[in-house]
Parts: sequence; C-alpha cells; structure tokens
Amino acid sequence: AQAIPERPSLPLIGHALTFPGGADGLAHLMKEVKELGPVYRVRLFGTETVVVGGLDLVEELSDETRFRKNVHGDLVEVRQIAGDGLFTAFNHEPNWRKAHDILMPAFSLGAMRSYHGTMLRVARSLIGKWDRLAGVQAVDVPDDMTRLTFDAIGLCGFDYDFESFRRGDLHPFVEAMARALGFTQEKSESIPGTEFFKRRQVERFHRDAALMTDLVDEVIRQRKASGDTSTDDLLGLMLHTKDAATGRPLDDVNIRHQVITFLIAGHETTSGALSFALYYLTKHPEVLKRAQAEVDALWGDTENPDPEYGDIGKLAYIRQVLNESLRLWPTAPAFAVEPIENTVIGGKYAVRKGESLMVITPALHRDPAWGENVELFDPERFTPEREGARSVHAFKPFGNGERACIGRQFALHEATLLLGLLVHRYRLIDHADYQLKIKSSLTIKPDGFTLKLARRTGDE
Ligand code: MNH
Repeated sequence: AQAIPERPSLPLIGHALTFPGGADGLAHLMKEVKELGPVYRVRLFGTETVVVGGLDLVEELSDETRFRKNVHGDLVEVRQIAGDGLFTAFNHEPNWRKAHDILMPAFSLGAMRSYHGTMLRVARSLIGKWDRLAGVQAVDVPDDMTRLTFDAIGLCGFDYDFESFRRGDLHPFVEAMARALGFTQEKSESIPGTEFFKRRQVERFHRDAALMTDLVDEVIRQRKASGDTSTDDLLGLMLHTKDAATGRPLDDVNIRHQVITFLIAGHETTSGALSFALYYLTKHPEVLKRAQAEVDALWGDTENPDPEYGDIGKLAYIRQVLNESLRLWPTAPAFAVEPIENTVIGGKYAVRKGESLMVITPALHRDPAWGENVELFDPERFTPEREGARSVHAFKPFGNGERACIGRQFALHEATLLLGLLVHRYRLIDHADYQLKIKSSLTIKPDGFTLKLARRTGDE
C-alpha cells in the first residue's frame, strides 16, 4: 500500500497553521482536494481526516458492505444538542434503528400528500410578505427562505406554528441554533482543551442549548396536554407508535433529541437550497423563462394558483433547476464514512477500521465525469436521459445509503412547490448585481443575497 498524499505538517498541531477553518474551511478543502486529490490527508491537532473528492473513490466508499456512516468530530460536538437523534446517532446506538423504523412512513413520497396543504399555506405567508415588499423594498432571500422552511417543519412535523412571517427577527430558536452550531464547529477546530478558557462562549452555548430544549419540551408538553393520540405527524408517530422490534415507543429523552434534530436538519439545508436556486434563476434569464413557461402551462395567468399535490410531480424543469443548484452548492457540503474493517481504497491506500473518510460533495459534483465545464450552471444535466447515462454516485447532495437524508422527499416537495409559485408570480430583479459569496457553518448559503421583486404582467 501507498501513503495517502498530504502536505508537510508540524508535530502535534498538524496542518492547523494553514487550515483556515470556519467560513473558509470549505473553499480550502475544495482547493486542496483538487490539487492533492482526489484524496489527501489533513491533520488538525489530534484528529486526522482523509478527504475525498473524486467519483471513483466515492463509488467505492458507497459500498455499505465495506463502509458505514462516521460520526466525525463536528457531529460529536452537535451531540451536545441533538444527542442520539437520527442525524448524530452512533451506528451502535439502538435508538437509531428504532426511530428510523418508526419515522420512515412519515417520509415516504406518498406521505407528502398530507403535508402539501400546510406547505402551501406557509408558501402563501411568504408570498403575502413579498407582495407587500414588491416594488417597495428588497427582500433578504436566505432569511425569508429560513422563515419558510422553519415554519414548514414546525407545522408539518409538530403542528406547532413559529409564526416567522409575523416577526421582524428570525425566531429565537433559529438564532440560538446558529450560534450553538457555530460554537460546536469552532470547538472541534480549536486546540483541544482551550474551550475550557472561553467561559463566556461556553456559558452562551449552554443558554442557547437550554433555550432550544425548553422550546422543544413546550412543543411536546402541549401535545401531551391536548390528549391528541393521532399518529399523523412526526410527533404523533414518536409519542404513540410502538416499535415492531422492541414493542416500545421512543423514550422521552430520545423524542426530545429527535424534535431538535428535525428542527435543525429540517430547515437550514432546504433554506440554503432554495436560496441558491433563486440566485441561479436570477442570473440565468433563459432558465427562468423556461421555468416560467412550465408553471404557466400548468396554472395559466391566474392571480392565485391553487397547486394540487399532483402538480409538483409535473414541475420537472423546476426540479432540474433545484438539482443543478444542489450539484454546484450541496447545502450540507460533506458527509463522512468509515471502513467497517481495515481495508485498501483506490487500489493502493490503506485505511483503518473506524477512521474518518470525508466526502466533500461540491468537489465530487465537479468531477470530470460531469463534463468539460463543471462550473457552468446547466439544468440540462438533469434530463432523464443524461441522468440515466451517469453513475448514480456522481450526485450525493443527500448523503449515502441507510444513513442518507430521511427528509429528502420533504425538502424537494417543499422547494419545488415554492419555486413554482415564486417564478409564476414575480420578476426577480438583481438590483445590487449580487456576487455570490458562500456563508458556511454546518451548512452553506449565499451570504447577503437580496432581490427586488415586481409582479409579472401578462406578457413577461
Ligand atoms: Mn437531511 C441526513 C442533506 C433536508 C432530516 N441530510 C442528511 C445527510 C445529508 C442531508 C447530506 C447525511 C448526513 C451524513 O451522512 O452525515 N437534508 C440534506 C439536504 C436537504 C435536507 C441537502 C435539503 C435540501 N433533512 C432535510 C429535511 C429533513 C432532514 C427537510 C427533515 C424534515 N437529514 C435529516 C435527518 C438526517 C439527515 C433526520 C439523518 C438521517 C439518519 O442518519 O438516519
């Protein structure tokens, strides 16, 4: 076996001096995996990560008989908030399978039918706000997308209304969550032990975690007090379904972890995906035109279309736009796997059982298999013919295998519905000639992206 390529490093601290961390971490990883790649090793203090960015290796790492999810350093920190919830559970924790089995029915394609009406209602709250601002003032796109996705998961998952469109600022949970996730990431990138001295940040983190936990406990308390024992949303399923294998429902502590997990995982990524899609639609008038033609064919020029559940499957081009946005900027930009046994990857690199192999998804999504001009935004890459001709492993915005995103259909339904309604109703005006700047924490979004809007008239 051969050594995995790496830059020269210092004892103990490894590559820490050249690793930017925080917001620039992703750009750095993408650059390094291109220069040293498709695989290289990075060392930060005590932790070593094998970084992977090419299709051949990802095809190999997608084999679930040899590799499984790795709960890497950042996720271990997130466990302080989300515990053994689905996203952060270790493979050996029994609550993962239990919760997965109980919740899967709520995320099937068919289940989206029951969320459709609620998603539409939330979309109309956003449109209400945008109608008031059209022609008057620019809108902050990622902020409003966050309002939408946060309210949608609250209502669809827990029948709880965060009322984000009736607030000036984002909901306190969202702010607390952003700070807490920032803290966990900083902690995992800093010298082990030093967080002990950052007392103020640690205290702030505990306050934020408490705010999130208190809110979640209140959501659960209200449901229990209502006497409602139906199982037609996530919370109902968790409280009142007995797991087939154990004959028991999830315990209260685990339910709290799952609710926090869904509130976090259920909104940030979808909000980013919607923001990037609107960014690309704004910068590509010919693509916007085709998207508008698609919705016009379905809804005509009615002032207030009333999309049915079945319409969403017909918005094939809008789905292509979303996919192509998720190709360039997959909003959860990495996932890690670990070898189940010591093994060799790429035919020559030895890797140890349990070590962290991190797939940088935006790098995978720029593999030469995507063609010559991988930076070009082109929804034609996602026509059925071209999808069929490509390896299924070339596109992994939702991760891989058993531990892939459970909320994928939910996100796609919600996002397709909203994009359809927005392009049907508005002209998107790039009033500030926005230049893409990526803001990254655990997820990514276009930083500072604002738009002005105008209602479409009959002939545009
Ligand atoms: Mn989601 C796991 C991306 C929307 C709930 N999600 C993952 C993973 C990726 C991901 C990647 C795998 C992480 C890993 O391997 O460590 N998720 C996305 C993207 C979107 C998204 C790009 C939107 C676009 N996710 C959603 C929504 C929900 C959700 C919406 C909930 C309603 N995701 C989850 C949960 C997991 C997950 C829960 C963990 C699944 C498991 O391990 O069992």
